[in-house]
Amino acid sequence: MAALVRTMVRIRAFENAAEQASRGGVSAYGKAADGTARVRGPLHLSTGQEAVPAGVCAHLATDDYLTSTHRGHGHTLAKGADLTRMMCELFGKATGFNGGKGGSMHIADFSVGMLGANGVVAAGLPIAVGAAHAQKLQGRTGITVCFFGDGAINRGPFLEALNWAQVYQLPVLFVCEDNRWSATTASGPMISGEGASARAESFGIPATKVDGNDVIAVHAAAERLVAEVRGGGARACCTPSPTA
Ligand SMILES: Cc1ncc(C[n+]2csc(CCOP(=O)(O)OP(=O)(O)O)c2C)c(N)n1
Repeated sequence: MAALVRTMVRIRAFENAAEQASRGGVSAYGKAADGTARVRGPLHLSTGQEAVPAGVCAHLATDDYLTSTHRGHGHTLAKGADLTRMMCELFGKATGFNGGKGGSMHIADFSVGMLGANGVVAAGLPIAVGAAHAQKLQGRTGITVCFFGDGAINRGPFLEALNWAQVYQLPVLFVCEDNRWSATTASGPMISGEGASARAESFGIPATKVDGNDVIAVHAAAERLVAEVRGGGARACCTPSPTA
């Protein structure tokens, strides 16, 4: 439990500091008019969603892969990426993960299996499936975890990725962080049917729903799901946050 709380606090502290540093607006050039440093480019925080990456990533090893979203700081830190290099990336510094060229939405740290945040909604899904296919073909022990938002499930790559993962029985865990919003648009009126879990099940992928605000419940569900994925075959997990 202490380790989960530590991860959540670490994520919140990082994002609070990044938000503080971007006060007055993010800057295209990394500096405000008065010359002070600024976060460079867009900054999407995951405040309130820390329980999901903390609970899921607690079960992952370095050789497991992870793909993320435009809201990827929590996933990246929970996977073990270096906090200082992440902050350097936000400030556009050469010492950042991408030499300061990528910024918040393109942070990647291959050394811990973090294959990248992604500014394109649903783009992480096919990348995760490709990574999981490589793991299977090469007979590696690692699995891939794919985080995405509920807004991603109306995009084509979501359907293509789940289909491919099930057809080839790939070691991938799809985790839908359902905060009930697609950024600024309420997701509910835009989603037909029963949502992420039902769509996964329609492909034959077993799906689990767990309260995304309850880190202990997420941790317990993920422990089982990760073990099942290691045993072979895809799984899906939807983490609705009732109070989002
Ligand atoms: C392909 C694509 N279309 C539109 C956008 C603009 N956009 C940015 S965030 C977002 C909503 C994402 O919703 P969700 O995945 O649920 O994540 P949330 O922001 O709610 O955490 C959209 C449509 C985009 N980045 N990529």
